[in-house]
Amino acid sequence: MSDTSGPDERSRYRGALLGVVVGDALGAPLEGHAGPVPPERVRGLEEDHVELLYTDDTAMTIALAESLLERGELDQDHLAARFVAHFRREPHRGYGPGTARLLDELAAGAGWRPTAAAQFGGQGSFGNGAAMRVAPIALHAAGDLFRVAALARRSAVVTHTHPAAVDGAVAQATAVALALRGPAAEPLDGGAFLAAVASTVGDGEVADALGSLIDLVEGVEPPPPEAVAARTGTGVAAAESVPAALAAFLVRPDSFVETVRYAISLGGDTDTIASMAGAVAGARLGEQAVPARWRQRTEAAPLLVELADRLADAAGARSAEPAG
Ligand code: R7I
Ligand code: MG
Ligand code: MG
Repeated sequence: MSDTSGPDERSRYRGALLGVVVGDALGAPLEGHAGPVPPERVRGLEEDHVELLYTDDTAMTIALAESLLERGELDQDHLAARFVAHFRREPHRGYGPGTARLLDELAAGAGWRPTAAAQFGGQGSFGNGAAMRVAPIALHAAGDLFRVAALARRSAVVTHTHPAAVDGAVAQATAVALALRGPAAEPLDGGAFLAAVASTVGDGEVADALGSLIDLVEGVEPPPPEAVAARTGTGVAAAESVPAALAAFLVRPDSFVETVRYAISLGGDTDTIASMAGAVAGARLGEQAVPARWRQRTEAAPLLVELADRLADAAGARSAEPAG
């Protein structure tokens, strides 16, 4: 008899947050690479022996997970304070310039709401900073996609108010939540997955970019990274890097290693694309899919596992409560 359910829930929770940190840390040395990365450069990163250090993507993910666990819900004021605490302790984790400026202002006493809205001349940041950190929302509310989307939106606007940044966060959170509950032993329908993710975001750049990927991910052969990169772009804009990350997952949905390799090979914002793709792949395939060698070399991997376990315990405890 074959088991069609795939990895258990706790393993998927761990896989999601291990995916965040491993993708971030493995992709970080190539962040900003102009154009697709040759396979030998990606292999070089994998075969090195140095410790892999995480960046702002993981630091902000840790802050969000801690806030959800401490408050038992999404408390935007508390979340802003956790972001500031991490930033003040370690300002050199590679934060985006707008986010660094914003966190400096919050540290000096400004309120997050007007400060985030005033970013970039009053249109708010369209960077991927809200999407890259959002995985814990999916773990917190996985069973309820509507709630995942609503909480992702609220978590985003603490720093990023541009509609594309918010949509990027909603799309990434929804993708992780869908991957957490999908049966990993069954083939993934990439087109249906993209359509489900796109249906949670408003009309706009992110929905358009997701829609533009359908023929690529439904093809018989995986498209070359150049084709995906040309279609989505690979920059720090959420509307580029979130669809790029989902493409990396959907091109190789049954291998965590191949998803992360593919994500890095796209070039551009490699830490963030690999981190977001890794989170989705880890959520689908579980912690067993993350190579021990990568995990052992990655800074703070045990902390991400601990946070995943605590989020799993909290979600399990909530779902066991009597209704009403
Ligand atoms: O979004 P954010 O936190 O950056 C995250 C990225 C990831 O790649 C991390 O790994 C880290 O390296 O940084 O930071 P922001 O500064 O809000 O946005 C990133 C960049 O996008 C900005 O510095 C700008 O270059 C650009 N950008 C904008 N440019 C013009 N107008 C974002 N929003 C705007 C805008 O509205
Ligand atoms: Mg980073
Ligand atoms: Mg980055």
